[in-house]
Amino acid sequence: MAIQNLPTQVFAGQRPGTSGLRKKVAVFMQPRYLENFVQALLDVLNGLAPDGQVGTALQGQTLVLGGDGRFFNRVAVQTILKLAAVNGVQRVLLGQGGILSTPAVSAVIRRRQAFGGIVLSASHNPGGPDGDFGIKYNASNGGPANEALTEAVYARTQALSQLRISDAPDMDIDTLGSSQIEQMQVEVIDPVADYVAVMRDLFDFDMLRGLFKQGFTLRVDAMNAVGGPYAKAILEGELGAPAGSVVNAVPLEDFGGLHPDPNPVNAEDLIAHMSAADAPDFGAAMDGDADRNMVLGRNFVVTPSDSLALMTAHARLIPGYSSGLLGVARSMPTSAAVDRVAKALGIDCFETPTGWKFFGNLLDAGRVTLCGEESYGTGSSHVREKDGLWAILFWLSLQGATGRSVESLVREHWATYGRNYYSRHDYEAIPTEVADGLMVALRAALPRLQGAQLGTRTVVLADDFAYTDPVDGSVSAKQGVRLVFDDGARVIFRLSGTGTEGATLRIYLENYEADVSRQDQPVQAALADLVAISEQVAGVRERTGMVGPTVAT
Ligand code: VG1
Ligand code: CO
Repeated sequence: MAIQNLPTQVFAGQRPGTSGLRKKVAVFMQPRYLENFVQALLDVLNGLAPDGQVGTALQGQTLVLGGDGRFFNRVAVQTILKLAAVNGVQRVLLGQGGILSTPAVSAVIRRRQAFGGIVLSASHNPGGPDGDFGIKYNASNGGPANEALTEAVYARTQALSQLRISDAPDMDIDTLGSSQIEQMQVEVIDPVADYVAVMRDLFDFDMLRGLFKQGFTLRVDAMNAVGGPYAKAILEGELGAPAGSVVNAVPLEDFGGLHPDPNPVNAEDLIAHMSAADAPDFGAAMDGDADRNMVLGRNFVVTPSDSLALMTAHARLIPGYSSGLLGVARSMPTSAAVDRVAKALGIDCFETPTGWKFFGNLLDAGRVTLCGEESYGTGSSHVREKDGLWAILFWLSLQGATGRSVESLVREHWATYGRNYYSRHDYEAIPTEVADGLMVALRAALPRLQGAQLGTRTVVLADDFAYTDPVDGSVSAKQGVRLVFDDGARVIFRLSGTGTEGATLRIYLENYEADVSRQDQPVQAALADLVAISEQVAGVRERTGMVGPTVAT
């Protein structure tokens, strides 16, 4: 075995987006593409002097490594081990077979006090040879690296000329236990054990066992992605849910052709089961890396924004949160349903830009306990990622503790706090210049929109959302154009930071309804006038030539 110094080249576009670097598999498979990014990351972690001199901060340190098992995961693991081994890392904790869900990486970093971790996933993006791959770095708090670090890595990718890599043969990544590559120790760990221990501390497993003994039924669709082994181990293994409650439970490299993005469009099989005459009591799905969740009752889908609001309202029923919440946070486009609950509870509610990395400081500083996003993500201070199975266990516990169905819990919530009708309309694969042009025009129109009368409503706030982190004072600007109306309705426009084909425009629509007799309209009908306003303001049809969104959830 020897250390090789290999020339590399600068690749355009290695700037991490909302959640790490995501590209088509074919892009990642270019010679030295992954290597270039990982070398840049290791250089930054080792400490980079202004003159480009690389320090030794990784010496004696442990990194966690694992991914969602998609195509290229196993190849990427071998490459990263060979780079880490000769760039100062002392030890890598590797999920068996290269597998770790995103929340599990976070849990392992925290429980084992690692320096940080590398997550291999493109999350909710499709997999397989023609699909997407991704990589991101999580820091010692277990959470996604902040923008300062990701920008430093990007800068380094653009300046790098050499790789330092071992020419050792591929390692055995499937057998539990320790082995050595160069000076580095690799410990292959059970991907599930640490995570299960964290869940056991938060939830009343005895109560949940009792629930299944009484005949409670559920269907969890792991969408052939990484959540399967975790859900099986906990729900069927620990809690005694009937065998077969977790479906599509074996992680496949191409997710068996499923699009592992848990929303009513992509999880249509689950939707069908939940609306059948013999539907189970509870349904749920997770995404590629198991950090997202969709929860359903019989014939009833819970909107992610409502899910966060209900969790906040009932948190004290769960042992891990029995002493109450320090505060809550939601991403800006997420509906304001949780704001009303926070107000009633007398706790702080923070509004952050899209992406879990913005919750990290608030969680670390003890300012919030629960966080959520409209994109089927909820989580808490137990890790620093959103957490799909955690959310499923939370909702299961709510049903166990109250003896009530998902639908009755949500309807009661609406009766108490009002309903925030909510939908996100995505326009996918728009040419980048068209999408950029649309956003530029919207931003230019902001002064004119302020105070404007649109339909029956008046705009009380028209701005481009900027966030000042209350903990470290860092500012993130241009996070989305928002129109807030006098009746609390909102329309928000932003471009996705996780897509890999052209640009994706997201339009977020929200309409508040306090009157119980008007809380049972079809969602799209309740939002139709806001859709018309969004079209009037942004001219999406004219600019894109698209007659409607590619996905509306
Ligand atoms: C999307 C979601 C965002 C989420 C991010 C990562 O980002 O909107 O809420 O945090 O994906 O989720 P964007 O920039 O495409 O809107 V995951 O589960 O894909 O890592
Ligand atoms: Co995800």
